[in-house]
Amino acid sequence: MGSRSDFETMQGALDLLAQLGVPYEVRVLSAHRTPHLLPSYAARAERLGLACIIAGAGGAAHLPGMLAAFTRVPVLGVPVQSRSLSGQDSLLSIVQMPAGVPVATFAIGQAGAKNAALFAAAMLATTDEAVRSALDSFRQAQTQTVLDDPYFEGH
Ligand code: RP5
Repeated sequence: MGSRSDFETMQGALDLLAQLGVPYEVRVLSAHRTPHLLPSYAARAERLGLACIIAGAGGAAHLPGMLAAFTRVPVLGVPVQSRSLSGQDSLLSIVQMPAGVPVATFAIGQAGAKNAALFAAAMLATTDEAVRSALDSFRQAQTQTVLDDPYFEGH
């Protein structure tokens, strides 16, 4: 993430990865305040064999795009909700990549962070039986929560 201030937004992604048994590391890395560290982190991601990078940033959110420029590790971009423009700035900064350097972009804020984690797990689930099973259980529990709601239309 681009700043410690993004942590609250990204916490949902960390919680879900832990719940699904997906190992992860957490780093704060700023495209603007620590630009010199981007190439070395991109190289580290490849060296470690990371399956993907979930990059959350807000405002002029250049972190996901710059990481994608430095590595072929898939980058999942999460627009953090900014104070001034409610995350519209973050979203447009992340999603409007030029052709040739893709960033998979998610919804603004906590929903985007959670869905980025679920998307990462879904990619891993194509080859990892344990993650596939954890993801199926998550989905079943999510569906059950709706079915158990006394106001649910099916009752
Ligand atoms: C971005 O600037 C960060 O991703 C964060 O969302 C935003 C504000 O950062 P702080 O000023 O709170 O550190 O780079």
